[in-house]
Amino acid sequence: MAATLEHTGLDIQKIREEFPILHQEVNGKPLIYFDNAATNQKPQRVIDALVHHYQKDNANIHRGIHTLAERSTSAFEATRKAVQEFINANEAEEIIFTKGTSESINLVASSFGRKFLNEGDEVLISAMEHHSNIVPWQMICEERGATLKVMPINREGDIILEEVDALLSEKTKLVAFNHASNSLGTVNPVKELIGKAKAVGAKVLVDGAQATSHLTVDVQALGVDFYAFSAHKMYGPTGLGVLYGKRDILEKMPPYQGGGEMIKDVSFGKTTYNDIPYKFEAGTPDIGNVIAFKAAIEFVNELGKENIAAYEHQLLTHATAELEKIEGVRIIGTAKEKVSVVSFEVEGIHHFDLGMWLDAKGVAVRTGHHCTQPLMDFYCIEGTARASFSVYNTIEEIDAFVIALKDTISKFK
Ligand code: 7TS
Repeated sequence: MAATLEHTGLDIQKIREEFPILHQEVNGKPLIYFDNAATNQKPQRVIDALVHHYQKDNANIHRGIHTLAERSTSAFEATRKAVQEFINANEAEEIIFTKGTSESINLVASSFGRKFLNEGDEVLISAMEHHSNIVPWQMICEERGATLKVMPINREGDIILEEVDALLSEKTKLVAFNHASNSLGTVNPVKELIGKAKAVGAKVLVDGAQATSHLTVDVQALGVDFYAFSAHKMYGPTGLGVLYGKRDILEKMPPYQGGGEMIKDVSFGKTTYNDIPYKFEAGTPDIGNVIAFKAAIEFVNELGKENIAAYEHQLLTHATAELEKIEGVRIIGTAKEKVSVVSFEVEGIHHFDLGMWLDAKGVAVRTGHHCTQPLMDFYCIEGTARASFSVYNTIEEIDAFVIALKDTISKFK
């Protein structure tokens, strides 16, 4: 461990102290939380920010001139600014708050799709998408008479880039793929894919749900049109997400939902819409969670994405090496570049059984298809067990998990 700490400049034990949830026993064993790709845990400062908001500042935003309304509004907009800086967007107005990655993608499918997708047009996604980046496109393609196409992947879990060009044409209106895969861990060659999409004039949406807590994201350097992510996968609260969109495209898109806040003027004859981002934020948003999210961004910024990535890479390398040593274990997803996600199956043991036995030993892993059923079909499996790591996880936890796994396997022999 000492070498690890020196190498990354992070004091993992100190970081762990910030996460109250980690310090408990589950089923009589110290909790080992390896389900971070589903949602990761919240540092005390995020919990405190939420409590502070409800104890001191709670009021609806953008509507009142009283002191609490002003405090709430300025804290809410401060998070928008923090998000802008976090992903290096050109303007804070390009940041839209949503319920999560799923809603961000649905917003684009619904609004961009209704305006710009027509009969015969195409949307291109990849074979490793989460259902959230498949189903909204299927729905809008069906509605608009467009066709959904799929970029293939190889056995390692990389998109086969040589086959992408043949799938792109002037019919392609939008290309959508994840920055990192939740089931395989693959980090996709985002810049290269964007270059290919732009060459045929297609817009690009990147699903960053699994990227923002691990990788540096610079939307301007990437040249991406839309970038979607969730707060809860980067130490922030649940029920909150972000959609980044380039101003010129967002301005051309119709509202997603109607209601308060998204209007300029309403009469029974005609309604005019508000400017971005408010045009896309109908109704009272999740004010408390938006405000608390700023503390999560500060947490990540303080540690530094490069330090986090370097440390998590060591966790990934160690876990991969240890799992490879166990007879009967097959790792699903062996791309060269991965975030800290290891999916695996064990010969002769159903992943649900693995999950239950590991839970009995205090280890939380996710089991199932991870909302990527077409991807599981590609590997001819029903699902996997998945261990995914955040910055508060340790090499010692991985070693304890490996012992628990070996013990579980021996019970089935
Ligand atoms: N896209 C990816 C790549 C994801 O991993 C997830 C959630 C989503 C979209 C949807 O995010 P949400 O916040 O709107 O739900 N992934 C997972 C997972 O792997 N296990 O639970 C949720």
